[in-house]
Amino acid sequence: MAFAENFLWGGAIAANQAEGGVLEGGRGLSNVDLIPHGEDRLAVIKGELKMFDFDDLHFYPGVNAIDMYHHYLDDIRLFAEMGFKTFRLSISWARIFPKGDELEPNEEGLLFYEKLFKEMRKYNIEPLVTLAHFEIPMHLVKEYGSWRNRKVIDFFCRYAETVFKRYKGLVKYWLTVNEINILLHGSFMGAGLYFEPSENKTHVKYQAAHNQLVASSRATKIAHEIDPENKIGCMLAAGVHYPYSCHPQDYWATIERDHHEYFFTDVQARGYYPSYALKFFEREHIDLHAEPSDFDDLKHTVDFVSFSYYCSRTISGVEGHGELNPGNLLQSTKNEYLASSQWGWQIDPLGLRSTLNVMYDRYQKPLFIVENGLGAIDEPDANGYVEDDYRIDYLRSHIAAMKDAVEIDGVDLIGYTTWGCIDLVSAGTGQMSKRYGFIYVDLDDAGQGSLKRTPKKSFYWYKKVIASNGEDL
Ligand code: BGP
Repeated sequence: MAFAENFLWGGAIAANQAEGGVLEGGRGLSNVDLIPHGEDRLAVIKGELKMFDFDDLHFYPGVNAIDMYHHYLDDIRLFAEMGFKTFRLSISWARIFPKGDELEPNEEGLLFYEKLFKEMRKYNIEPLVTLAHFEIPMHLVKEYGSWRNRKVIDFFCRYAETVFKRYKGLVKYWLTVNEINILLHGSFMGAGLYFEPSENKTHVKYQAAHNQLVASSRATKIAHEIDPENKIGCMLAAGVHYPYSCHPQDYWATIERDHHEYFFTDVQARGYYPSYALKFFEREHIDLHAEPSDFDDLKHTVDFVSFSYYCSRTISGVEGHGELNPGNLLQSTKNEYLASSQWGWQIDPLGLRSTLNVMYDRYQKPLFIVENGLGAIDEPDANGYVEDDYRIDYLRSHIAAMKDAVEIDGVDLIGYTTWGCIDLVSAGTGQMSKRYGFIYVDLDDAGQGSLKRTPKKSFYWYKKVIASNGEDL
């Protein structure tokens, strides 16, 4: 058998894409509540366009997502029916500290997650909890400039300490910051950063990155002090980089790109800034606002390394090599050997095996795939049932590749959670029509629908995969 007896099979969601209840239970507003759909979305995600007036906030359709806030009992029951060993979700920071800088947490918010975790435990589902999945309280964005400000390190640590203490014994697996490298590509979504035209974006991004890295390592230290049983992971938007050709400059460009993306996990897993990053800071005149103690904090490394994998990326360092692949937030040229999803994400199961090998070679720490899946347009029949063989094919080939990485290559993989195990709002489009789930949710792009949940064909397939511990694909 390839996978260990206690392998953590399951699915993943994020509060801002599933939970809803944005104005309930004393929750404050988050950066992601304000990102529009449609044409301007990408510019806002990147932090290049500020579409909101802080004093005149308005929401876009779908802000209440699939309303898991009120449906969690039913949803967890369905996950249990599939046999989930784990369920990855995020805590909405603004539900615990509505403004972010208060001294006392919001009890109603704490209670909501307590009930949710207890419900999961009822079915022996291990919670895997992300502290910041594209969310920061809006007040911290407005008043402090978000993660560019060192004070946010303390606010984050207060929040982390509060939930570590409150959920001690209920939650053991934690992720500090979701897809931490998205800060470089989608700065407003990843870190609540938007830029004034006069600002040097690179300087702001790396200051925010430093602050996130320090906050993440301090949170790791706090979690271990509160409960030595706690396991803390970092989380990267991953995907192996291929050189567009064997031209040395194409290969060199992939190495540079590796440095760009792995920078974060290099620090979180090794405990110090890599030499290539220090040289980069020098060249770019990045003078980090840091305290000497920050570098001691960074030594508190993570227990495991987690990542999302949707596709590989092809990198070109020679002008004229490769046509840009549209639709990806993380830049890539088209790879002529690969088919694409309806959103142009290139499908590459062997790339997952390569990614697992690259990351295990690099860190020698247990790995956890916490996102993987196919975003597709589903066509339900009159009963809401979807025959999603395309999704089953995608997942089957990726699980087979991950099995090879474990069985043949010896990678230490502790779990696998598919993305959007229940249909939810897409991060990239802000809409429902890009679906990943095993469970169909009746809700459209305009935020209309009954919210009824219906298992898809893939629901029964994944149930069988889990029951056979990955043997029956
Ligand atoms: C990752 C995010 C998720 C999720 C996923 C799929 O970047 O961590 O939040 O949304 O990508 O992306 P999309 O929703 O754009 O298809």
